[in-house]
Amino acid sequence: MRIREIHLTPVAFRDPPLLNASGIHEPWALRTIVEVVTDDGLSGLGETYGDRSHLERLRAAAPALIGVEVHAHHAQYAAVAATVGGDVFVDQHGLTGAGSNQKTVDAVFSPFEVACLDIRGKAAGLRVADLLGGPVREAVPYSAYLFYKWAGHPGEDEDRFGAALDPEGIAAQARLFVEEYGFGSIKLKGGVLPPDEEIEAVHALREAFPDLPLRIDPNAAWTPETSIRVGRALEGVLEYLEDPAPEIEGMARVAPEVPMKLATNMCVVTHAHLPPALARGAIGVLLTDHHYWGGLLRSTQVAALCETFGLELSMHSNTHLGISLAAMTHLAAAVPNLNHACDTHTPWQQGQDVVVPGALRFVEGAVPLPQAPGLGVELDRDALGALHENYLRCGVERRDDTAYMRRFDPTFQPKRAHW
Ligand code: GKR
Ligand code: MG
Repeated sequence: MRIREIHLTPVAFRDPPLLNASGIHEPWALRTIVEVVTDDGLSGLGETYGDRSHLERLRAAAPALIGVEVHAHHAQYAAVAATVGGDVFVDQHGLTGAGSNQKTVDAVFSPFEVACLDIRGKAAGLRVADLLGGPVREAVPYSAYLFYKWAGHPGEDEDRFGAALDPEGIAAQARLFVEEYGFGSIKLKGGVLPPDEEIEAVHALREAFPDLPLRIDPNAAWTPETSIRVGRALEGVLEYLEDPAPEIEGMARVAPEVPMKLATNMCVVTHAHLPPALARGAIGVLLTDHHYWGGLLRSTQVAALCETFGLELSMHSNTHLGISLAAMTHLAAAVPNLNHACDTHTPWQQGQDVVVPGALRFVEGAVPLPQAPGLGVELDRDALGALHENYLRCGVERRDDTAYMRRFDPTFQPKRAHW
C-alpha cells in the first residue's frame, strides 16, 4: 500500500477573543487539513498548524512521500526530514517554547503520520488506538480550558461566552463549561492579569468547585520569585502549576520551592530538552503534544520516557478541529501512564469542524474513543470547502496574538517574566 496522492487544505474558522501572555486570539484561527490517499484508494486524515511557513514546509514535504509504503514509518520520517533540511520552526505566538530543527521535522512529519495510521487502521479494521498498543481507557477525560476574554472582538457583538476579566467572570465561564460538557477538572490560562488577581480567580474556582482538580498556566509570564510566591499561595489548591517561569533554568529555580509539581509545554518541547530538565529537576509533569512531538507513535515513546524517568503525563492543546481531537483521543486512550485530564480548545469552536458530526462527543467531560476503524472520523467535504473559503477570504496567514493585541493597545508587550 503506497502513498499515491497528498492533499493539503488550509482552513480558517472563527475564534473568540481569548487572552494570553502573548496577546489575544484573532477572529480567525488557522489549520491545515492533510489527506493521504494510497494506490488502492484508501484515504487517511491529519490536521496541523495553518501558518503560512508551516504550510510551505508541508507542501515541500508532501512530494517526498509519494510512492512511500504507508506502513514505512521510519522511511516516511527520513523522507520528511530530508525536505526540512536545517530549517527551524518558530511559533509566531511564542506559547509552545523554543524552535529547533528536531521540533520542525517532528511538526512537519506529524500530520502525515496521523493520516497513515488512519489508513493502516482502516485497512486492518482496527482503531488507531489499537495500532498504538491498544486502548487502556475507552473514554479520554479532558479538562475545561478557561480563558480571560473580552466580551467579543472589537466592533462585533458580544459572543455567547461573554467577558471574563475577573474572578466572577472566570467562575461563571467554568460553570458554563462544566454544565455543558461535564468536565471533571479545570485549567485557567493565566499570564494576563497581575498574579494576585489570578490567584483570586483560582480561589474563586476552588470555592465554586471544591472537588475538581485545578491548574493555572501563565505561559512563563512570571519571574521565578513571583512563581514561588504564587505557588506557595496556592498550596493544596492546584494539581500542578504549568509553565510559571521561562526556560529550564527558571523552572528549576521554582520547582524545589513550591509545594506542587511543575508542568510544561514550553521548556521541554523536544528530546534534547529532556536530559537537562531531568538533571535540574525542573519539571514533574510533561504536557505532550503529538503535533510537535512527531506524531502518535513517537508520542507513545515520549510517554514511555516519562514513565522511565518518573515524570507525570498530561496533554497540551492549541486551537484545533475534530481530526486533531480524534488523534489526541486515540493517543491518550493508548497511553497507560496518562495521569491528568488532557487540554482541549474544542468548546471554543462551537461546533465548527471539518469532520462529519457525531463521531466525537463529550460525555461527563470525556470523549469516548471513536469506534470505526482508523481515527473513526470522516471528512465533511462541504464543511472543508466552506472553511477553506474562509481561509481564502480572511486575510490571516499566521497566528500572531501580539500583533492583533497591538491594534487595540499599540504599547502591548508579550508578558515573558513580566511580573
Ligand atoms: O490558545 O492561547 C492559547 C494557549 O495559550 C495556547 O496557545 C498554548 O500553547 O494552550 C497552550 C498552553 O498550554 O500553553
Ligand atoms: Mg501550557
